[in-house]
Amino acid sequence: MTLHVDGIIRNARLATLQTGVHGDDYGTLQGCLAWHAGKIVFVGSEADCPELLAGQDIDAQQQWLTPGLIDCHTHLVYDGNRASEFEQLRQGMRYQDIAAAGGGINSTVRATRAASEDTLLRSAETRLKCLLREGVTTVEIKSGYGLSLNDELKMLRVIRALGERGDVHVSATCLAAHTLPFDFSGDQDAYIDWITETLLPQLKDENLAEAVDVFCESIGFSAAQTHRLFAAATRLGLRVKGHVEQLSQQHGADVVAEFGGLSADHVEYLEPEQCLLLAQKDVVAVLLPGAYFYLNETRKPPIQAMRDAGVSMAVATDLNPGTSPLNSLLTAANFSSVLFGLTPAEAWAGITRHAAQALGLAQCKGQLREGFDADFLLWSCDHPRQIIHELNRFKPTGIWRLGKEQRHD
Ligand code: DI6
Ligand code: FE
Repeated sequence: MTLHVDGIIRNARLATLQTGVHGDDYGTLQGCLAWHAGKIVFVGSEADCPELLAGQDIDAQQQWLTPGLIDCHTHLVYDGNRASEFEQLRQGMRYQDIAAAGGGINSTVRATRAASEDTLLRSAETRLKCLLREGVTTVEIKSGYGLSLNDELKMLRVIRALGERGDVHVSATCLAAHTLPFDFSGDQDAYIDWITETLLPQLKDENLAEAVDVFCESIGFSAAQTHRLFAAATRLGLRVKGHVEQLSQQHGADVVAEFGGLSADHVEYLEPEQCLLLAQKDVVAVLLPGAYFYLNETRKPPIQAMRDAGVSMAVATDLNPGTSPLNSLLTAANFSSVLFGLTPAEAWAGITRHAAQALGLAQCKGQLREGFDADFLLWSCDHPRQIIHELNRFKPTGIWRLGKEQRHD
């Protein structure tokens, strides 16, 4: 019986990023991939492929086929820029001191509050297109530069509009607990109360976010405040994740694990016993080497301890105006290897399979697998490891999202 499908790509080398079913760390196989109605319907050898009648029948000519890339941690909606602080950092000022002097996040809060939804959308689109051209088909975008009801909702509506473009899947996260806003009475506990009692119920009513995030840090919020925030988010049916152990040990990772959170992000100061906690609760560690690089940090995440404990490691840009103005997920993947020591195969898992898990999308994205979303890329290279190795050289020769070919000029 002939199977009618929307498309098939034949004569390809596939890096499926499936685990345990094909010969190597990339889940490599020689063969073809077919898709229909936005889903992958066949992945395997030509010999095993059923007889198909395909709308699109593409000869890959031995190019590599990979899953679409997933950037699972960005702050790409904001206005203004922080290049002046970049100079201060280069002159030896610490990020913490700039923030304490009223700069840092609050500097971007002022600019973002002054910007219209349309201005925010247009500037965000310029940054998003840099990621799409590299083959990003799923992106997580956080609020966190509004820090008032109208401005946080404004940011989250812009994030929703970016998801309505149709060429990328957007996961929206509320990061109102980014810092204490400069105009909020100086009482951090009262601000957390406002988030839990006023903001979260409103954004839940408007279905504006799937997850809640926090900056759990000496210059951010405490583990106890994080616990109160996560308890309220969980009661509302929202998932949780956290910026934790970035600049110091605050035990934020312990709170993420306690609530069965999606991910613990940054984790430079994670301790071995916390690695075991994350592994036990299937919490993904999201590595953000762009911030480590820009802040000239010296403390690296405990990669080997996370390997030993079985923690899934994802890699993301942390694209934000202050600590990581990095508009390239492939550069973040290269940095995760060069600066943190991931193998190219681990970096590939970090921008596909593990990044999907960090967004609660492990059952539908991040692998070339039957039943998964038809998000895939064609690459003209000798091996996917080259794409991690050579900075700013490779772009996909073909990008499909939900089985529809994308053009990002
Ligand atoms: N950690 C970071 O590195 C960013 N946010 C956070 O919680 C910094 C964001 C900024 O400086 O604008
Ligand atoms: Fe971040």
